[in-house]
Amino acid sequence: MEHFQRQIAAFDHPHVEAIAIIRGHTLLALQRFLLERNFRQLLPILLSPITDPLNHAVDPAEIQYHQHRLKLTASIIFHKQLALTARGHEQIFVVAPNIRLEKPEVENSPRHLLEFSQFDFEIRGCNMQQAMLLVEQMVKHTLDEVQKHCATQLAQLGRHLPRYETAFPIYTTDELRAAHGDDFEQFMSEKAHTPFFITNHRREFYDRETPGKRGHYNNYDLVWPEGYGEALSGGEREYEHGQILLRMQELGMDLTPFGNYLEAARRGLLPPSAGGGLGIERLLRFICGTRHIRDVALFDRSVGSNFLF
Ligand code: ASN
Repeated sequence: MEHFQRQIAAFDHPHVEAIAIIRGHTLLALQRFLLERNFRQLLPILLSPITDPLNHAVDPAEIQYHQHRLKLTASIIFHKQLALTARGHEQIFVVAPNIRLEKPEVENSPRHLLEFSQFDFEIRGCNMQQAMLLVEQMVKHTLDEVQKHCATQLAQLGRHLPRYETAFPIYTTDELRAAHGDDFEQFMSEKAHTPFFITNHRREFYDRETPGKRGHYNNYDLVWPEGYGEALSGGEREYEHGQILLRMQELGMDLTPFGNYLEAARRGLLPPSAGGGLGIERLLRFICGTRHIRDVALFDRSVGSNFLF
């Protein structure tokens, strides 16, 4: 009953409406930015034999449907790669729900959700630098649009949204780890006054290893300043069958569910591409200046959620 009362009170909070208005303008700005650049918009899918293996351990989210073992989408990465092979789909984006059943270790994290939405894009024949430039322009555009259309709501939330005139700085994981230790991302995020990129992360097999430079990767994260942490991750993709196999084997992955994906790669169907995905609730948390990510959504899906509704 106490949870019930708290939910009713939360729905009635004056900030709820301000955040909803900001949410609408944020999504409009992101989508318009890419539609005006000739991107095609996909609708999400939630069931597939494969999904993103992720770089961290989560509980499995799978269901049995007749003879099919299906995973719930953790990220739409593989369907982005495959969608690029469709006619007229050289540049795509999707607002996609992602299910990640996080371990209790992050129960108190103010920036993890069990289900969240990702603004995911992918571009055929694109390299990492071009993708990062697009991300920077898209983020600046979105913040400007929100500032323009939601000044009243931002003021109501007590949020002064900064305007970034200069280029977002680019660091590598190596230099930051050497200077600040393993927790470099949070350390830098707290110190920073503008969003910044960090390149070269050792993570999932699909992010492209730098050709000729084993153990280096053509991938990147965007990190919010003011301690808000990771905003987006992206990279160039592996697309060659042999290299994909090598990377999967290195990570000790079970290749069985990936049969059709590997067959697509073996036939040379996967194009070289780059892309990334922006966490929408994390973006809203940053824009609205809220303490906890659950505060930007109506229905609580934080790791410690009691799933009232
Ligand atoms: N969406 C990310 C990407 O495009 C992948 C992820 O969410 N893990 O690289």
